[in-house]
Amino acid sequence: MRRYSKKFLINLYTTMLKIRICEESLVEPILEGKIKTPCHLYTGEEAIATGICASLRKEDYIFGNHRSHGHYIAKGGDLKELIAEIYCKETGCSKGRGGSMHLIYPEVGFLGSAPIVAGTISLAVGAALASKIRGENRVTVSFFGDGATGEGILHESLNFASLQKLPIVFVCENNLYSTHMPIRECRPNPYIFKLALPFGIKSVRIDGNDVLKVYEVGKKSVELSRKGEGPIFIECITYRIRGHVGPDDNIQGIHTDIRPKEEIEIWRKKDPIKRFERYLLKNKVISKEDIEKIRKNIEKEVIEAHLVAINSPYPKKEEVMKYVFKD
Ligand SMILES: Cc1ncc(C[n+]2csc(CCOP(=O)(O)OP(=O)(O)O)c2C)c(N)n1
Ligand SMILES: [Mg+2]
Repeated sequence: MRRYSKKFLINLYTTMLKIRICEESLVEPILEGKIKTPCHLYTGEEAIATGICASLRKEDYIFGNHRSHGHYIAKGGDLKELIAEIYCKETGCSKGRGGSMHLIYPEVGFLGSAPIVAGTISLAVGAALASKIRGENRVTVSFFGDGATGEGILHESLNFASLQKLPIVFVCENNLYSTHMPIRECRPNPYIFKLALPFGIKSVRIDGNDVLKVYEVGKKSVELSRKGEGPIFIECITYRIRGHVGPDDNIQGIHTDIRPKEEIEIWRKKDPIKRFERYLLKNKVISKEDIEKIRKNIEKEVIEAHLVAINSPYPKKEEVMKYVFKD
C-alpha cells in the first residue's frame, strides 16, 4: 500500500524534473556567453526544494540564496519570468535588473533570493516575526547553504527565532562544499544540525537526495511550526553535480573544480531524480512511457521560455536604475 496518492507522487517527480531540465537548459547558453549573469546551478539538489515546498501552502513564505532557481520553481514561480530574468530581460521576474541571484515572486510566497551568503536568513526571521504579530498563520522557510553557517547572522537569527518562538523552518542545504572549500577544512564539527541545539531548537539531519524523506520531515516541521511550537532546523545532506558557478567552474579556460572525480561519480549514482524514478517504476506509479511524456512536456515548456526570453527586450538604457534601491 502506498502512503501517497499517485497524483502527489507524480507532482513531486514533475517538479524535480522541471528544475533539472531548466538548469541543464542553461548550460549551453552560459557556455556560449548568451547568459551573462553568474548562474549557480541546482543540479543534484532538486529533492530539497521540491520536498520542502510540497509541505508548504501557497501563502507560506520562502527565502533563497545565490542558488535558488530550484526554490523559485518548487514554490510555483513562473518559468518564463525566471528564464527571462536569467537573460536579464525586462520581462523577467525582477525586470531584468537582478539576474539569476535576485529572484522574487511574491504572488506565490517566494519573497526573494540574494547572493550575500546568509543575507536572507535574517530577512526570513523578520518575515516570520511579521506573520506572528499579524496572526497570519503562515510559516516561513529559510534556505541556505553549509557556507552560511560560518556567518554570525545565522546564530543571531537562531537565537531570536527561538526566543520569539517564530513559525520558521531553517533548511540548510549541505552540499559538503562552500565554493571550493570542503566542509572538513572549515568546520571542526561536521554536524551542522547540532548548531541549533544550544538555542533550544529542534534539529535533525536527513538525506537531502531522498525527496520523500525531505517531504515527510518538512511536513512535520512545518506543522509543528504552524502550531506555534517554535523554529525547526533541518540539515539536508546533498551534493551539487555542476560547478560552484556555471556548468563546470571554468575560469578563463582553467578548470577550477578541485573535487575528486571519484567523489562526483559516487554522488552521480545518488541522483535524487533517478532514485525517485526507480521508486515510482518499482511501485508501478508510472511507466517509462509516462516518464517520457512528462519529460517532453517540460522540455517544450522550457524551450518556449527560452524563446520568449531571447525575444524580449533588455531594460532601456535610461531606465536601468529604475526599481533599483538607492540609498
Ligand atoms: C558574505 C559573503 N561572503 C562571500 C561570498 C562569496 N560566495 C558566494 S557563494 C559562496 C559559497 C556559499 O557556499 P554555500 O553556502 O555552502 O552554498 P553552495 O554554493 O554550496 O550552494 C561564497 C563564499 C558572498 N557571496 N557573500
Ligand atoms: Mg555548500
